[in-house]
Amino acid sequence: MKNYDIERHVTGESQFVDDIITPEGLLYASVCYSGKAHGEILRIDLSEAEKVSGVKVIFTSKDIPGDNQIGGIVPDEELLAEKEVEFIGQPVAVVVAEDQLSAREAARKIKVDIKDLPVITDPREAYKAGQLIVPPRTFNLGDVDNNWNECDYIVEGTVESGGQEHLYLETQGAFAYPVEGGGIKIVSSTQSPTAVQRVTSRILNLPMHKVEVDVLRLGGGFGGKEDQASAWAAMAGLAAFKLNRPVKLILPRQEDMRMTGKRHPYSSDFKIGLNKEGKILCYEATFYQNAGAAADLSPAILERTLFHCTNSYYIPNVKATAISCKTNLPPNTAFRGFGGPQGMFVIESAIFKAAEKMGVDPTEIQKKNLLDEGDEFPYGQRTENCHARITWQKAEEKYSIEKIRKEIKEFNAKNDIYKKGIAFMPICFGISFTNTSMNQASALVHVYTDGSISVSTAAVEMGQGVNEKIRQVAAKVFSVDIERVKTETTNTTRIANTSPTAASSGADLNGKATERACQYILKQLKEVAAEILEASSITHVKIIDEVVHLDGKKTELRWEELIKTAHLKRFNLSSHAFYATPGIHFDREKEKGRPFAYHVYGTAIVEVTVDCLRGIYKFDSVKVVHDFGKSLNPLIDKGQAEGAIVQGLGWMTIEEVIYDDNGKLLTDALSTYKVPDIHFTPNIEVDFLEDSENPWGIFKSKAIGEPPLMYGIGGYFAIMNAIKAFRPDRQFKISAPFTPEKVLMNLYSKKVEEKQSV
Ligand code: MTE
Ligand code: LUZ
Ligand code: MOS
Repeated sequence: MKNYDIERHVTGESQFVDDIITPEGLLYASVCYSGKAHGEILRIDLSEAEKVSGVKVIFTSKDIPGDNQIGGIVPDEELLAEKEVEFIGQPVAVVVAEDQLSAREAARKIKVDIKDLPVITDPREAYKAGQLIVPPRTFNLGDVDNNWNECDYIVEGTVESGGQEHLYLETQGAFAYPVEGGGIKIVSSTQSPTAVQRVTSRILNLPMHKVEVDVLRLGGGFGGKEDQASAWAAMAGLAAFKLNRPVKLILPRQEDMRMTGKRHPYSSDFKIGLNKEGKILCYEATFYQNAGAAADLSPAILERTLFHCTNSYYIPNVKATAISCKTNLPPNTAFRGFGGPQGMFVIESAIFKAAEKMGVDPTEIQKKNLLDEGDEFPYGQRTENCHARITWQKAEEKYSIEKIRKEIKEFNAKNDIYKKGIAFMPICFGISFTNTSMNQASALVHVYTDGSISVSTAAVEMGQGVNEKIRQVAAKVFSVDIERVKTETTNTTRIANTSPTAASSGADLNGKATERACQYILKQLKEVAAEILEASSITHVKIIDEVVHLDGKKTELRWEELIKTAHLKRFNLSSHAFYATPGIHFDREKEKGRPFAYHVYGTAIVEVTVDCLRGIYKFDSVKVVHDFGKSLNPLIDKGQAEGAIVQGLGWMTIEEVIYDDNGKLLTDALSTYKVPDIHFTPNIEVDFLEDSENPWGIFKSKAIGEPPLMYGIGGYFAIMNAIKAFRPDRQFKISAPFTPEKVLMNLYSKKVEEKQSV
């Protein structure tokens, strides 16, 4: 099974928003944004900008016919700033011109006079100043406060983790054009066509049925287009609506980097308590999330941090508090893992520091505390078909861990400057949107009279191969050649009220809806076949490889003939079906429930070589045993695992988002923001856990999009272990990303890390 988009990408045939053949009279839009991180808008001077030739109109907040509000969870974000700006990069005006260069030139010539207000970029400072996005939340299990005295070892510390730029290859953008009757059609690079539709209808004060959104594919999203594609679409929509002309708005890379939010940086405190045997008895954590200037998806991301704060470990007494802090940075947003990685990094850090204190290898503590069947998570759900231990064991066996350890020991004994480090990283990731209501999807399937099949769903293709998986589902239910099946664009007129393609559940939710729609048509077809073959009931009839079988025997009746006859006999060859994940619920008062349909497990072994003279490093390998369930498409799934691992390693090591104290992004180009490339990429081996069938997934598979990203966390601790081999006398502060500069400073700076308290 290949991913049919691959050939089109390689030949350049694949279309993205900027490739669409545009109609005559196209105008181009460009955005003018705030150069200050916090202030009062005194005046917007358009005079110089309006003189640029080719400029048609410049829109500001007062030109918005509807509600100037784009907030998804909390209504706290204006499309165009009215009185106050709260981050550098906040849109203030939209220039529309006959050509792109004029639009961009004019946008730069707009003068926005801003009276400075205090700028806060640090989440703990924001917390102290009382700037919260939503009230803090706490998850509790057992009784932490009364069990510290049971612990033989108690370790406290702080952990920092940084932001991450999505760096989708296709930047944010949209193309909008007016349609008859005062409506708007928008082609958008979004993971959430319905979000774009909702926001645009609100901005334009139009009913949702007058805003049609169409998505062919994305040049990557990674969460960055779950919520943050809407603004640009609404701006293009606004211009198209007001001017009655087609309008295209594509962000140049640097503007995209400056204006859009990233993965949330977190600053966290932990306290962990263990007994002599290394069993974790108590864990307390407080997470300060740097939300940026508006809520965006921060409350949902904060929630997932709490859900994953104990990763794949069972800890009987847990108290975890998460605080979403409002700062003067671009609103941070969804990024593969959605707060989960930030939570998991802290427990892994706590274990690492506890191991240091106890003088044992962290893997001993990790292994001892892995989840078992029936164990309770801090949110009340219990494990079912728990694969935490088995993936760990298989990883140890398959990759001959004792041999690796021996080789590393020998290498480190022989080499003074180069040191190797290794770390295990187990993962446990919950599958379902934590907001239960979002776990729904629908599909619309047509079988045409020539036997070809068209499938529409809410799934958005962004490189993760969901379209191919949907095709597989339809081909499998009908038992026809996959070439007969085409997935259509994701369009709000065909599939309404969609959840974003996110939370790794695109294939599950839309696949299940597709399965149901196909099953309805299949039943129609079987009735037709039973009629033709004079069978007493449809139970005698089966389609196998495009041939109708009667009581297990081949007949002359083939797919195309069957479809033609079904049409002539006036059977329905179209179906719309709906799927909502059963059995999930969550009570936000009690903070308990069963939020996830199931969990994804796996274990990675990460190896690195650090040059302890220069601070640079190279990851040698990442060896994984991963629970894919019964993989629907091993090639796609393996690709997803590999991509996510590299992205996770990047987050932990070389990708560094830096804002200065004035809230200005310093890493706003690829010359200053380094991402993994092919030379960075280690040898990755991904082993599929055998005999795993997932009753909750599509055709017994498991979701794959996000979970493997968290294997990258192992990269951080592999480096830690390598530099500890070089400087066994030192303790190192935990602060990701572990850039080569930071490694070097850690190795040679005079300032020794404050001793961990006991
Ligand atoms: N893979 C590619 N190539 N491009 C992407 O943008 N996004 C990731 C993951 N894999 C992404 C990707 C994220 S954040 C999610 S949530 C899932 O894909 C979404 O798709 P799925 O639900 O179909 O797995
Ligand atoms: N988006 C969302 C997500 O709205 N809810 C989630 O739980 C989620 N999880 C992962 C990624 N995106
Ligand atoms: Mo992915 S962060 O759920 O878009």
